[in-house]
Amino acid sequence: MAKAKKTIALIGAPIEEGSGRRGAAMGPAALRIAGIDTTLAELGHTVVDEGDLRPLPARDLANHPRANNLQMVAAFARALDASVHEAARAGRLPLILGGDHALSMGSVSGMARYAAEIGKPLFVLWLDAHADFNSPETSPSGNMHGMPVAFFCGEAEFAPILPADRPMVDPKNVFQVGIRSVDERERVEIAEHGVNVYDMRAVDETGMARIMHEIIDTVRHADGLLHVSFDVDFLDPDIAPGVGTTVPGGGTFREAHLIMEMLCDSGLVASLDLVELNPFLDDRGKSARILVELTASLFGRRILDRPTRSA
Ligand code: 5AB
Ligand code: MN
Ligand code: MN
Ligand code: MN
Repeated sequence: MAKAKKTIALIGAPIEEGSGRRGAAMGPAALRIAGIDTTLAELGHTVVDEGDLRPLPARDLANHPRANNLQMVAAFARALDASVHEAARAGRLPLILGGDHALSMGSVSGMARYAAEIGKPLFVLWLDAHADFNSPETSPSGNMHGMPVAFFCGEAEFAPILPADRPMVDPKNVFQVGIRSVDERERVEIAEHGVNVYDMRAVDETGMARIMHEIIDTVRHADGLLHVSFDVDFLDPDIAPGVGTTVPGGGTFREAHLIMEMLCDSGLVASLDLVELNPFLDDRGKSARILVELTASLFGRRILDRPTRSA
């Protein structure tokens, strides 16, 4: 089924301060070099490249011993909250070129504000090896790329990165797929808060097609907006080595490809993060290219046309 052509806003977020190492700040450049803009344009979409955000550190916040580089993480969260919200309101689909996963504090918050304004629930599909449900109190590393889900669900104490009265995401509207590395405290938190987790065992036992039907049906029946957050480490490190936190036993290209095609058919995706790409660790652009391929599938590239199947 041919899907409507969209106007897509590329928003570069060269943040690496949320992770424990350097390199993810080169992510937006690598995604552009791999042809993200021309690929989407060739599919018939209008692509508006907004360039890279370059916020100054948020000096109003005190440094926090258990939230590394809080000032820079907060700066990107604020900048993204504003630019993602503005793009969505203007009818442009925000596509965030990361950058480490701390940026999703801002992108998801911006979408949550937009969803609240138009009276729809926001759902989040979190494709990741990790649950990213730590807080400064629970994190074993202090790295804020492991904290965005707890942040936008409003389920943990954070410094005033964004206003405390901002719209939050209901943890029951968060679907995590591909999870295979969860910290002890995260294990308790995600269960307590009712996050929907399809870990790797669930993927193996149930199969990706059924999992995606379930998620898509839930969003459709709620008439919701869906934000997709794609962490490169969702994929197996053999096919996507360009990431700082590799975990073996990851998603295959075919599983990721199926996810993207089913999401495309659903027509429900309102915004997308591509995060954690570390070109310094990549193998001749391999991971950047895979991300562009998968994004193309999400936005309408297909092998053959087929009627959309319902669950
Ligand atoms: B990523 C860990 N749970 O909090 C932590 O790559 C890893 O955005 C976080 O998913 C990985 O430091 C963050 C051990
Ligand atoms: Mn992540
Ligand atoms: Mn991860
Ligand atoms: Mn809690």
